[in-house]
Amino acid sequence: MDSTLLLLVIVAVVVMVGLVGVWYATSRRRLPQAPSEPEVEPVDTGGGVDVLERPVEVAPPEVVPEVPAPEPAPRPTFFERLGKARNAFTGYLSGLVGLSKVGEDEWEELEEALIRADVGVKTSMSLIEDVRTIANETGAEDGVAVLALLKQRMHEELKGKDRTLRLDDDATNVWLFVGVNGVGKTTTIGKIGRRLVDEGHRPLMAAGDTFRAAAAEQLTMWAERAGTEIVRGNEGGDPSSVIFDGVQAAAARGRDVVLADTAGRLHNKANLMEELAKVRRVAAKEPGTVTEVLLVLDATTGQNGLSQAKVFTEAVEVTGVVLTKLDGSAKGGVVFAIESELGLPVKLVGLGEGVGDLVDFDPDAFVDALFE
Ligand SMILES: Nc1nc2c(ncn2[C@@H]2O[C@H](COP(=O)(O)OP(=O)(O)O)[C@@H](O)[C@H]2O)c(=O)[nH]1
Ligand SMILES: [Mg+2]
Repeated sequence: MDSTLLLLVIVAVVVMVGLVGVWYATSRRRLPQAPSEPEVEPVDTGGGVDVLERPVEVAPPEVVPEVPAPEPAPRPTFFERLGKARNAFTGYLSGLVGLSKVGEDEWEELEEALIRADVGVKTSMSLIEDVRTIANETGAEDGVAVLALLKQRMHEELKGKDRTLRLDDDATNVWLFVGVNGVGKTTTIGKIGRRLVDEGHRPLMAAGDTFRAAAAEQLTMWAERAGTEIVRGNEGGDPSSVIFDGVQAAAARGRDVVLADTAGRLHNKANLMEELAKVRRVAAKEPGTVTEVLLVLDATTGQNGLSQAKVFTEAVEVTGVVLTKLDGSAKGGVVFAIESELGLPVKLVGLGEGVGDLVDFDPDAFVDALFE
């Protein structure tokens, strides 16, 4: 009995050892195959850059009156979207309306109101000084007359700037978008891409922010909404080479403008300047013509954004400003500080997160919206 049991135990042990041995041998054999091909989608073109084909033009429906052609994205007005800036600005000004004579204290408070609205100290002082001079000369004394003079002076301050976006005929235009992280560069490229398509242009996007894979993903989503092509590189790749490949692809495919995204996060100022200068140089290589370098600024950061802006203007020759998030900002006055202190025209304004929420900066509509 005992010996039978012993025999059974021995047999069981032998069988188990055998099974373990077989399992070990087969798993060893599989090991060398483990580091097979990486599960990364292959990218084409010499520079390791992936060109995604997107339909650029949607053919209009053929004489089917019931189905209207796709409308261009609707645009908001300054008045609709500047509620916050207007409240901040007119909060104090409305107190002036009932005054029969604007005295020393009121002039000072008026200046402070402009500074609070982020017009900037220097610009606020010079605006108020001018308005006081005109008020003295014309004998304007009461609150309503002084406010009318201030409004007129603010209109004048923004007049006469060239705010056109340059697009040369028969050229592969490159528009570079620069600015710190989170200001709205990628979103702006998406919106302007759609607008250019609406206007009959053939833009192509270049995902030059290669720091994060998510940045290229985000731009790809915007390219789909805008109906444009996009050229993107590998994460951590050289931004200049992505933009270079974008220009080559645009020229080869008859696109008239490359909308080039860039990274806003760089380790230090020297690094940023070097990187941007290189991007600018490479973008201008045959057949590319850099026709706009747009500095994107976030209106909610007000004066703080200005010091950042100066770093960018030192690194590249900026041709204009895109002021984003004016819809959510009480600091609309920063437009004046940008134009007078940076000496740059505000060309485009972001009035929301939707694809249609980017408009040309209309200085008259802007000033009117602040006062209404
Ligand atoms: N309200 C509002 N939000 C905006 C506007 N422009 C951009 N944003 C938002 O700002 C955030 C950062 O934008 P993004 O384009 O990623 O900034 P980037 O890092 O400079 O590329 C996103 O959540 C955008 O939706 C604008 O004009 N108005
Ligand atoms: Mg971005």
